[in-house]
Amino acid sequence: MRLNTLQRIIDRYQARRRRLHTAQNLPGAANRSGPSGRNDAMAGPSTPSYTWEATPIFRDRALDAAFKRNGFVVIPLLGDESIQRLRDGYEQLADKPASPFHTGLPGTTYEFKRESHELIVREVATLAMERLVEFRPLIGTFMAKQPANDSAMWTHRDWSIVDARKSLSVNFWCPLCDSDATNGAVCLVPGSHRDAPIWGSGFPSMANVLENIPENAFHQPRIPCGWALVMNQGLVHRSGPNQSPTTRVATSLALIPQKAEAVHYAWDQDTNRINVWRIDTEFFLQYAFDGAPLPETLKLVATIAPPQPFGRRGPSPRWTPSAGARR
Ligand SMILES: O=C(O)CCC(=O)C(=O)O
Repeated sequence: MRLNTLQRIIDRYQARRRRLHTAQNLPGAANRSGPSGRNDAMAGPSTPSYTWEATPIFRDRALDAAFKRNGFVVIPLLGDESIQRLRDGYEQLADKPASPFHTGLPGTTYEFKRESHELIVREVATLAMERLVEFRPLIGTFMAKQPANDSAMWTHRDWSIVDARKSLSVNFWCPLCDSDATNGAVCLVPGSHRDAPIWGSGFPSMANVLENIPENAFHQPRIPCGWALVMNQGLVHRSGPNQSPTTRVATSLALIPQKAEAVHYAWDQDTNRINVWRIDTEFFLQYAFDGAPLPETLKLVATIAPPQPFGRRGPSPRWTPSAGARR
């Protein structure tokens, strides 16, 4: 009886929220047509409905509110011993990619990815999960940037790894040295997670969507050694070249809600459909990326229509600042 009453209150609260959002055209509206045109273009089965806004992500309420508003927070995380173990562990890994910047996934061996993942889960996952409400780690990688002019990472959003209509994923990005613009720290567009469409392999390049973001929309946090930049994976971000004399190594750990299913979205050009595959950590370890065939063991969960305009069928929509963006 009490549970029924509680459920009725929750239902009424959620219905009120939906009405409010519809009236104000804020993210959360059932059938929103956003101010950017990007949301209109992405409307359809893949449009996020932001139901996660009502669900706590961080245990700390102030962090939770800041994370939902801006799409990121910067928090202290790792102790000195942990930082040292991660640095030593990275140094000892065989087959490190030689490119000026690597994310630890494409162009690496299964063993490199597995050992990186296990070490990062050991050192980072428990601390990350303590800050969050019922999340679990999916994949950990080292991201290393050598001193080089061509070590920048282009402006992008991370691939969707959960169904964005119901859920969200977070990335704990922890530099193992003090990190800022001089050594290629992550730079981001606050609030841009609200416009995030689904994204995955074989999708048209994001570059033409994101190229017109004005420079002053980017925010460059300074992240002390061992602190974490925690990002909603839909947030627009990039990192500049490492202009310092030493290699910048960071750990990256993607986490998803305990109850969420991990998925990979892949555009099939022949059918012009998006295949939704069920994945787990093994997917990231086995998959070669860069257009390689997907592992044969994946199970197909659904096939959905791509949003329009998309790929061959027309130009990509232009980006404009989200109403939610705030510094
Ligand atoms: O480590 C970097 O410089 C870039 C990180 C990044 O783009 C990511 O985690 O998606």
